[in-house]
Parts: sequence; structure tokens; C-alpha cells
Amino acid sequence: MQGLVLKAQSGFFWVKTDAGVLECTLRGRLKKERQSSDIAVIGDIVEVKQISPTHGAIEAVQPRRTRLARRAAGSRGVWSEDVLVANVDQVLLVFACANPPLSPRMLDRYLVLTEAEELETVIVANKTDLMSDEQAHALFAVYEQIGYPVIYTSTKHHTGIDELRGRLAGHISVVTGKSGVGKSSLLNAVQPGLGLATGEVSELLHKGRHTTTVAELHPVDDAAGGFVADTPGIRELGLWRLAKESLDWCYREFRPFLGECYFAGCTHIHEPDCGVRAAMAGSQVTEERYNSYVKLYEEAI
Ligand SMILES: Nc1nc2c(ncn2[C@@H]2O[C@H](COP(=O)(O)OP(=O)(O)O)[C@@H](O)[C@H]2O)c(=O)[nH]1
Ligand SMILES: [Mg+2]
Ligand SMILES: [Zn+2]
Repeated sequence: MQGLVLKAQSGFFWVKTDAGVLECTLRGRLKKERQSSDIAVIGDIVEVKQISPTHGAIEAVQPRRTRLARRAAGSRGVWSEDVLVANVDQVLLVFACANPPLSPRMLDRYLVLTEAEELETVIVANKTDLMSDEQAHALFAVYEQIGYPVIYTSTKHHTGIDELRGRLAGHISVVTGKSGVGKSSLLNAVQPGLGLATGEVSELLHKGRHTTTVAELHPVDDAAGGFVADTPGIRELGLWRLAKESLDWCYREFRPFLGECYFAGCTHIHEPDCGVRAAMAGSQVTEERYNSYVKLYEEAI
């Protein structure tokens, strides 16, 4: 039978099937074919053979539609990847309006990552209770202009929570963003009873531990179904490094102008006759986003 991997830990997989959630291990044959940690990951659709009312064996893994992966630069410019979540429908990038203050450069870095994987992206602007609505909207205006949906939320005032739940319904979603922005609080608000550790408790739990895995997919409590994974953030996940080659394409508002550069392979930094810089002069690309591109380009490998 078929199932969905909800949780993976030390070689054990919890797979949701028509016969309930089965605790599974990988069939030996699968392990021999590929010696890698991502043979099966959360979000994978797998073929399971049930071996007891509570246990099973994973016999095959279906091809992945999409993935959230950790890429590492290998030898001779070859990238190797390590899949963290499979079949991701969308990524919700959680940023706080304040405490911690919004870092647009950090947000751009997350956006580059989701664009590179061609994943649907939704920005969640949390902690709106810490400023006026006008101020909050002004912070994220650039992102709305370039076409990203922004959901304004406060777990304190319980605003935007229904809209967030609506977004999660019926999809496999990954919630990410740096520690302290309110990811776990938001999921608890969407899903009373989920009971994820938040604030200091969560920091204590993770202290000194390497939180490099995405632990599990939580079912979304909605008629349409859906699953959501909470993550410790991209720096912690090792998704930090960006590739120079496609960085310009990952700034989605640059795309219409990339064909207008005189030089093929234009970096848009020092070349004459550059479509992106012309777009900036014509206010179709903002200076902030252009400067952010230049900064990330210098850091990228
Ligand atoms: N003012 C305010 N504080 C919040 C809000 N949401 C979460 N917090 C607080 O922010 C801190 C970090 O929250 P947590 O959910 O653990 O963040 P995570 O690290 O992203 O999972 C906790 O002290 C929460 O109480 C909010 O909407 N407004
Ligand atoms: Mg958390
Ligand atoms: Zn150019």
C-alpha cells in the first residue's frame, strides 16, 4: 500500500497509510541501492508492506515533485544535495515586524532559496501587535509589489490566523524563518493542541543540540487536510550558501529584464548596457533589492 512519510528519525519512519500510522524501516534492497541519508524523507510517498498492525517496511519511494534540499558545493563545481522535505507545495517564510527587527537582506536570502527550488512562497509578517498596521505594511510593501503574498499575523492578538490556516489547508507546507520570529507560536495558534515548544522553553530544548533536521509533518486540522513542518531556520539547516549562476533569476522582478543585457552572462554589476540597471533607473527594480542582489552576489559561490 501507499503512504506518506510524516516523521523520520534514526532510520525509522512513521508512515501514514490507510491502515493508520505504521512505524517502518527501509527494505535492505533500498539501502543497498543508495547509501544516502535521504533515501526516504518526510513528505515522500512510499510503497509500504505491512508486517504487523503497527509496523511495516518501505519497499519503494515515489519520484519527488519538489524538494527542499541542502546543497553543498562539491568538487569541480558539482553540487551535491541532501533532501530535507519532499513534495513541498509551498514555503512560508516567517519574519517578525519587530523583535527581532526585519532584515530585508535575510528575507531576500530566503526568497533566493525558494525561487531556486521553484517553490511557491508566502511571506508571513508576524508580531504586527508591536507596531501600527501602516508601519507593518510599509515594511513589506516592496515584497507585495513584486508579487509575493504577505499574510499579516499576531499570535498575541490572534489576527491573521484564519488566513494562515486557509493557506495551509490541503497542502504540504514548510514553515521557516530564524529563531524567535514566532513560527511555533503561529502553528500552535493555527492548531490548538499541537503543543510545540515556544520561546525560552524551545531554546532550552535546543541548547547545545544540533537541530539540523526537519523533524516531522504535522497534520493540518482542516477538512481539506494538509501537513506542515516547522523548521529551525535555513542557517541552522545548512541551506545558507547560494550559487552565483542563477542568482539574478531568483530576484523574480529582474526576470523580464535579463534578456535585455548586452552581454550574455552579465552580472549586472559592472557591465555596460545592462537591462537590470536600466530597469532600476526606470524604477521597475528598487534600489534596495538591487543592492541586496549585489551583496548576495559577492557572497555567493
Ligand atoms: N509580541 C508578539 N510576540 C510573539 C508573537 N508570536 C510569538 N511571539 C513571542 O516570540 C517568542 C518566540 O516565539 P516562538 O514561537 O518560539 O518562535 P520560533 O523560534 O520562530 O518558533 C516567544 O516569546 C513568543 O511568545 C506575536 O505575534 N507577537
Ligand atoms: Mg520554534
Ligand atoms: Zn545585466
